[in-house]
Amino acid sequence: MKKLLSMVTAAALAIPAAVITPPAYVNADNPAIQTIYSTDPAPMVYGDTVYLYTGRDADNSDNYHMPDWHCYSSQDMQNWTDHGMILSWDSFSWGKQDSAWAAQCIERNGKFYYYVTLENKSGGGRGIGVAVADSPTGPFKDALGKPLCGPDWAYIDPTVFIDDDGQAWLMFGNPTCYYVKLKEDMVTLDGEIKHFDMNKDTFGPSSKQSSYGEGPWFYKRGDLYYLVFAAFYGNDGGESLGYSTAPSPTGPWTYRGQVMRPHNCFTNHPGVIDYKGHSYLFYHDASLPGGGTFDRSVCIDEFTYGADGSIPTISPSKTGPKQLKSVDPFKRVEGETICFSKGVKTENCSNGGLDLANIEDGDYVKVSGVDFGSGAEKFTANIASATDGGNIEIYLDSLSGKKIGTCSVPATGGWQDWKEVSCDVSGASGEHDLFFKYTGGSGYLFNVDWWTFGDDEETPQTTTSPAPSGDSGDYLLSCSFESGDDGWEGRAGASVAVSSKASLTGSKSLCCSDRSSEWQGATYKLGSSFRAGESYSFSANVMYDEGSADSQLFHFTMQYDLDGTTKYDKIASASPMKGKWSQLANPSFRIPSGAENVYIYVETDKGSTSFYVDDVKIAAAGTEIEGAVGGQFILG
Ligand code: FUB
Repeated sequence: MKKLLSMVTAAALAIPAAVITPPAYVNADNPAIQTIYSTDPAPMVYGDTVYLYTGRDADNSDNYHMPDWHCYSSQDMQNWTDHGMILSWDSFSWGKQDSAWAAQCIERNGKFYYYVTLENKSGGGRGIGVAVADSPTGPFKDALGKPLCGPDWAYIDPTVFIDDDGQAWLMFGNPTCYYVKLKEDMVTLDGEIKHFDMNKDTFGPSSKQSSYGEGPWFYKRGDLYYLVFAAFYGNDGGESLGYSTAPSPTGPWTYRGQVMRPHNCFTNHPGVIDYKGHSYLFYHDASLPGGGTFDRSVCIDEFTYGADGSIPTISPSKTGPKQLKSVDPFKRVEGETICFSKGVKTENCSNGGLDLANIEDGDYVKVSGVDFGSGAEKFTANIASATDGGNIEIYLDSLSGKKIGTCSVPATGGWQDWKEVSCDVSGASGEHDLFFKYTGGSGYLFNVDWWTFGDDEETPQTTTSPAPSGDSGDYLLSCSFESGDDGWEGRAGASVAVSSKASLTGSKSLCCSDRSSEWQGATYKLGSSFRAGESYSFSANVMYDEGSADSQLFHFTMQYDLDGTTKYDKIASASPMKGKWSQLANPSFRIPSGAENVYIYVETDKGSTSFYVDDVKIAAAGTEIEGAVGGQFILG
């Protein structure tokens, strides 16, 4: 039997956007994304980082016109780095134009599975599709060429979870919540699609079967399973959020209460995570200027569970969550790393990643919680301008706060013709919110790839072509792990932590643990100054001191995206003796032309032993970088 549009979806489509009036513009840190209208947040903690996956409402929409899905990442919960559009309705041969509704991504065995809602273009309703990638930021590809579930008008809003016993569960649906097991490959159903018993005791009171509407978010905390969902309780003008808990994934569910009251937008959609000891609710509202029921924006607020596992009723805040760690301005920061912005957009950058674009006179970007320590004296930015450029005015704490400098940006001949510009700054020390205000003539002024501060006249540390000078210290990258992880992360679920147990030089190194597969190692994303098509000298040092003394082959590998595929090339390999440091080095290794999203990482050819990494350095091609001796050395 042909299914009708569900009551909630029908109601959502019928409600005029004007019924709910968004609040006046405020300079706050919610909504978290300002460069697009973002929807249906799906956060994922992977390694040290929170990845935020969102849908997108087309500008000035009068309905749910949703062209694509986007990804952002943060390690501090205030500043989000934009990874751009990572998947679109037309990546699915069966998808109808602009029907890219809610989605969620999960990692399993080093691969990333993105479950999405799309309307089937040849009829029958919506369906759940699945796309797969080798990195959290894509590129994602339709894994099946057809819906995994559906088509069926009730099949929307997938949520996915892998239980402690390894069983993966997929749940979805409006206005009934369906569930099905997934096989280990994550793209095959394991059994029949069933649905929960929907009533007021299981999913809350309503004049309908239950208050459950759509947008389920399924997870486990301790021994308790949670389903947080978009809810209708009655004549309350829009969706609330509610939640139920259960002792098993299949129930029996007990309705526990309201998580958020209707706000300023007809729909809402939850995403819940724990990260670095804090709990966060992601949701969407209509609070960006020009926003409304069909131009929504993702927001984030922190909350605390009750001792009985209860979720409080959370009020949307203007400030968002507390920042977890400060930004180091002496490292390169991407232009598209933003706490709050006005007017600007992002676009693909020829140096890899994105850049900040569409900058006009009076636009600005706020970066929250920047720690200048004892002071900064120079500012450098990589910029491009096809017009006459303009100025970057730099303020502390607010747009009317202390002005610490103005950097003049010249014409460079093209929107992707990059040039470093520098200016002196004064009065920046300690921790501040940083405001970049862009000024100039009419039209678009310039683009920003990255920026950094220096602490003396010799800066910037962003020099892109150091002289090859052996161990003199002129490195493009030098990670000694003496004062932190230097931006390294666990790869594919492995953990990394600074360790004092072993070191090649200094007193610390990076320990990589929690490995169950050879490709789980320690990884670092190369910044945009490392140019595709150019060669560099690479060196890393490794040591293991546990497990069997059988020879272990270590690989220093480069991962990159090229022509829509993720590729892996060995830079160097070595077999150290147990307990002895060994160098993995290659004095001239070329980053392939066209490579994007370039990572370096250390892995082993087998086994799951923890290992240590120290003194990872990159210099100009031809530089001989000193390192440990030992092991059987194999160039990549
Ligand atoms: O964004 C389109 C739809 O609106 C989602 O799939 C629902 O959860 C609601 O947010």
